[in-house]
Amino acid sequence: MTSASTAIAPLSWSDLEALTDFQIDPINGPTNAQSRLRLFGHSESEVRVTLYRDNHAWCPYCQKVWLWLEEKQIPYRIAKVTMFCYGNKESWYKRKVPSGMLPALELDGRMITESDDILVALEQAFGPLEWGMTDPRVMQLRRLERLLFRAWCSWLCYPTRSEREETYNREQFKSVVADVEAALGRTPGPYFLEEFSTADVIFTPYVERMNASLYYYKGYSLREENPRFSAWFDAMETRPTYRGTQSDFHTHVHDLPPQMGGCYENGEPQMLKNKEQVDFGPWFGLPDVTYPEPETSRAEALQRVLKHRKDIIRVNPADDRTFDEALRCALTHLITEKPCCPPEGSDVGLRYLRDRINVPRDMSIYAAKRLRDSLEATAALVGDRQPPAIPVRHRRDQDPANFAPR
Ligand SMILES: N[C@@H](CCC(=O)N[C@@H](CS)C(=O)NCC(=O)O)C(=O)O
Repeated sequence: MTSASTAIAPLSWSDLEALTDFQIDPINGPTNAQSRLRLFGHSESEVRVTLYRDNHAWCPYCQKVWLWLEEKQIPYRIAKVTMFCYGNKESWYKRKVPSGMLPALELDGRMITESDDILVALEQAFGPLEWGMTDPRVMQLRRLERLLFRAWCSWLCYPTRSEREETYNREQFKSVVADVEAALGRTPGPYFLEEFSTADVIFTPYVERMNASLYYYKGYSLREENPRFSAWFDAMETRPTYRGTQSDFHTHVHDLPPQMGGCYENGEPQMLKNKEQVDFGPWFGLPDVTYPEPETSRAEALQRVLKHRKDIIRVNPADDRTFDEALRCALTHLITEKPCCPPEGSDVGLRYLRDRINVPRDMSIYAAKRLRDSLEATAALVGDRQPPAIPVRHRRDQDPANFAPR
């Protein structure tokens, strides 16, 4: 508990606005989830591509195409669509793609679905990302990626009836991981082939989700327990393109269950420890990121909250006046690093928001860690109550309609 003499008063909204000048150029600047148009220095008339992707910047197949376009610096537009588990699918999209599936890509007016077909079509139009989708070595790695994916699903997404079954699933997964480690070891650098290529793009989305989910639901740290995977993740994190698409453990572990039809904990001591840290912090030090924190992380978090503050306050279960003040207290802590006492009873509302920061949809990974940390530290000044558990069958609590431009 903090003594009243060290706690400071919450800053006003206008004070807070004066404290951040965080800005990126969404069109020509670094990869980010908020852009609707990417030009990479080209003119808008050169745009031949529209990527239809999920609002939540979560869909793994969309991430694959997104990363490819960013790496190749192809000018493109982005149209965002709601995934079923978050809300209602837009009718304009169902007219274009009746199944509602994402991603889809419009290339010179032609609609293409299926992420692999999309990459093949993009390669035909703009050339491969080093090695193409049908290159024999890439084909072999694509098959390995699917084997890893299936072993991951078998371990994570089915309840086990015995310890033996759990051990069997774990060992099956680890044996495919050993094959992936061997594949990574076949070239001198950290990537799957001699240079960063399509093969790395193909592995990225699910390996990121495996790292998060196995840490949380199984107590297994893919990134830390496998030296070549570890070097691969570190190399990926040197790329601004990957950093812009990268999510954090908290986002992944709570977005996966409705998408995968369930994720099953094994209840082992390490798992319980990992789960506690992902849910309640500290979020710094988790193996979801290792590159150094940028100096702008606090300013970024503040800017992103200020942009959406009215909707954030409106959807919060706490009453608007109380939460307005509580949120200003957390943001005051974020910027000054000094405790700022929120109104009595605001702990649940602050933790509700802590649980709904989505990376990279809302902000980048370090900005999110800073914000979660300040929301938790501020909530802890007035109580230890937790909000209701995050739903596992759907995520309509995150319906993007609540944040639609008005
Ligand atoms: N095989 C497809 C799979 C695409 C897929 O499963 N997309 C999911 C999202 S990850 C989807 O659009 N589901 C419908 C929805 O959630 O609205 C591909 O590679 O593009």
